[in-house]
Amino acid sequence: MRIFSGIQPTGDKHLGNLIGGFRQYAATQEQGEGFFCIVDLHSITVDYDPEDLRRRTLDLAAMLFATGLDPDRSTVFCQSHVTAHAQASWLLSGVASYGQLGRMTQFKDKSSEREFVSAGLFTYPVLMAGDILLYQTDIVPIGDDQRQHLELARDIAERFNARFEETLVVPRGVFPEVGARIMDLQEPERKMSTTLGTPQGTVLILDPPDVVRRKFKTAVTDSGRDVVRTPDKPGVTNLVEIMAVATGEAPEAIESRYGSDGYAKFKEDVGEAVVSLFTPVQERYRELRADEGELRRLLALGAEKARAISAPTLASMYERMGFVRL
Ligand code: AQP
Repeated sequence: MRIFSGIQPTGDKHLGNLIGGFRQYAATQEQGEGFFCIVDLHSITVDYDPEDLRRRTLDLAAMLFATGLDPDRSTVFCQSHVTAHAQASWLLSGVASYGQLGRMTQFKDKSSEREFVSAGLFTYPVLMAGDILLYQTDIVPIGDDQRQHLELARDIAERFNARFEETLVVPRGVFPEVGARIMDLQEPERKMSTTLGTPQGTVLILDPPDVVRRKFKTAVTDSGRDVVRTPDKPGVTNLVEIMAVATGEAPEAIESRYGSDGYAKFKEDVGEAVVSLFTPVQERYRELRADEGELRRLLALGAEKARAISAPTLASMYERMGFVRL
């Protein structure tokens, strides 16, 4: 089975990324042949600093290995090192629908209240579709926020296959059973995000333990004293899910343990559980990040493998779309 997922290097990585991204990558790599891509081409679609992109690309490589990806087993690489991604994106833009791209909620969210909106921000889901389809991917481990983009990738694959010839595998999304959409701790109606969330409500994987504890202590809860997941308690629901992921307990067990004891102790315990989840990751991250030469070596190996695996699909796409091949 082929597994593919991408993660962008810019922006601090947070608890939502750990649950919807990193942890799922490490778990799914056990099921087949995994390709995990640092989507650096995606990062240029919003305002960014070139030096920051370079540094954060290596930071993210270290984080991918620190959270459990095994370079002997999985292929970890940068999108810009495999030119097939940019090429596939252009080819697929011929079968992607302009109307469907305009309905992407992430585009609407990220383009609103911005003075400059890049064309890339609009077309980036086509790049993402190419990322996935180039590897004849069966499953894509992602968070709930990427559901709409994955649907678009599936539609593009189906349209390509119907318009030309059966060429591309139509992939399936895999979402965490609990915590598929981690919400901002201060504004639990919106997802935890470095660009769209609040700084105090976004728990960063590299936050020092005391900062993590403080963010949970000040998390917004709801009226009442019951630790229970209900639609009118988005703050408490989010915290129960976070604790369930951090401790491996069932959410129901957490609810019955805290009952109607109120939120102060509960919030403190969730913070402590997240500190325990982050501590070993932070330690491994620091060790790995210190050896930049090794990170570059692993990325070069990953790129080589990704080029070899994606090349035949790209060649078939050109061929079936009617390009003269020499
Ligand atoms: N809040 C979240 N809950 C669960 N999963 C999440 N993911 C992101 N936010 C949450 C998942 O993390 C993976 C990598 O995402 P990304 O960093 O490449 O981009 P993103 O989804 O756009 O994350 P952000 O933080 O929301 O980025 P910005 O700040 O640019 O808006 C994906 O699998 C995603 O589903």
